[in-house]
Amino acid sequence: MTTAHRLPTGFTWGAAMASYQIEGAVTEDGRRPSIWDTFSHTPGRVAGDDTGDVACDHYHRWPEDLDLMRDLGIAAYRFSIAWPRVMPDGRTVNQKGLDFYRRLVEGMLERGIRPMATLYHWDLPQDLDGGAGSGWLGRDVTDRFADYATVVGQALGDVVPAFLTLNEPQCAAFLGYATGEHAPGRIQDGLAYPAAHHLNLAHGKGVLALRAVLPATAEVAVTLNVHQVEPASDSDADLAAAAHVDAVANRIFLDPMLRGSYPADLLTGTRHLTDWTYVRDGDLETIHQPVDFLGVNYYNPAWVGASGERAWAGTDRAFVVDVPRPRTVMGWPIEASGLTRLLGRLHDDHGLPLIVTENGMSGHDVVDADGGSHDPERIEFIDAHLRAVADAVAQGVDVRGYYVWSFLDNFEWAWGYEKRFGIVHVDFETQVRTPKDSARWYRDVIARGGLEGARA
Ligand code: IFM
Repeated sequence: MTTAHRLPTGFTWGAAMASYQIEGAVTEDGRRPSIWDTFSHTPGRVAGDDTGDVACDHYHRWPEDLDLMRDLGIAAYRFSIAWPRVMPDGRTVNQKGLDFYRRLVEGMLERGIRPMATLYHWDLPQDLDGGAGSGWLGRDVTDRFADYATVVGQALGDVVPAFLTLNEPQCAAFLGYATGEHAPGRIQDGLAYPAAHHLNLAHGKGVLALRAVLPATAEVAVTLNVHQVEPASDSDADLAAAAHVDAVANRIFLDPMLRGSYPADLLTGTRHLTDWTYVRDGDLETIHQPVDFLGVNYYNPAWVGASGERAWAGTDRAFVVDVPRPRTVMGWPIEASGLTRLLGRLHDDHGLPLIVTENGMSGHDVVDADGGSHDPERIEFIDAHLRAVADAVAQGVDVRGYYVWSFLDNFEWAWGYEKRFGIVHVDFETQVRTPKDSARWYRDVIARGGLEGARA
C-alpha cells in the first residue's frame, strides 16, 4: 500500500442508523404514527409485510447498543430523531420523546461517542400528511419542520455538536411520490418536484431555526445521496440522459442549497411534468443557507442511458442501464472508485468539507455454528471504499469522516428485514446482537487509525 491510502489526522470513524429502522416502541411514551407506520402496515408495501413495530428494540436496548459501539471503538454515532416521538401530531411537543433522546445522547457522551443527529430520516408524522396537497406536497410542512428544528435545537443543542437537517431528500421525494416504493407511496412523476422543493425549503428553514438556538460552535449540515452518474456510452443521447439525471437527482438539491438557484436544465427538462409555480419569491434565498459541511451517502454509481427498461425515478427521459459488475444482495453494483470521483466532483463544484455519512453493503448474513457471523465481502467492500476516500484525500479533497451503514442489521424500508446492512448481526426473534467479522475488522482499523498497510 502507498501513502495515498492514509486518512487525515482527526478523521472521524463513525457508524450510522435511523430511528424508524431500529427503535421499535412505536406506541410508547406518546409517539404517534409516522407515514412509515402507515405504509408498512399497508399489505403488500414492504417485503414480507414487515414493519418497524419492534425493529431492533433500540428504544429499550440502547444502553447495550451503545456499550457495544464503545467496545468496538466507534468514535461517532449518527442517529436520527423520530419527529413523531418529539412532536407526535407534528405540532405539539412531547417531553417524553425529548427525554428519550436526551438519555440517548448523554449515554453516548458518557461512553466517549460523539453524537451527530439527523432531524428527518423519513418518518414524517402521519398527522401532517392528510392526502392531496399535504405532506411534502404542501408548504405548511416546512414551517412545521422549522418548529420541530427549534424544539430539538433548544432541547439538545448543549449536548449534540452536529445536526443534519435532512437525510437523502431525493429518496423522500422521488421514491415517496414518483415511484411509490417509499412512504407515502404516491405514484406520479410530477409530484416528486413540489415534494423536492418543499424538502429544500424545509432544509433552509431548518438551518435558520437551528442556528437561532444552537451554540455558535454547533455544526449544521445536510446529507444527500448524490448519485455518481455514469453515461452508459459516449453517444450524445446517453450523455444527455446522464446530464438530465444529474439535474433531477443531484443538482435539484445541491444547487438551491449550495448555490441559491435551480439549474436551468432542470426547469426546462421537467416542464412537461411540473410547472414549478410552487417556487415562490424568496424561497431560494431561504434555502441557500451556509452549511458547515456536506454529508454524502454513497453506495454505487448509477449508469444511465437514453433507453432501457427502467425509467429513472421521476422522469421519462432517462433510464437505468445494467452494466456487468459484481453486485450486493440489493442488486447494487460495486465500484469503490465511484466514491473517489463523487467526492472529487463535490469538492470541485462546491469546495466545502465533506463527510461520508453512509456507506456499506447488504448481505444475507447469518450466525454460524461456531457462534461467529462471517462477512468477508463486507470487509472487502468497506476496505475498498475507505481506500477510495483516501484516494480523494490524496487528491486534495477535504473529507473529514466516514460513517459505516449500518451498525446493526435493521428494517431496510421496502425490503423489510431481508437485507442486512449491519456490521453487527441482529437475531430479530431474540434480539441477540452478534458482532460480525466486519465489526472486529472495523474496530482494528479504528484502533490503528487507518487502513492496513497505509504508511504514515
Ligand atoms: O437503509 C438506508 C438508509 O436509511 C438511507 N440510505 C441508504 C440505506 C441503505 O438502503
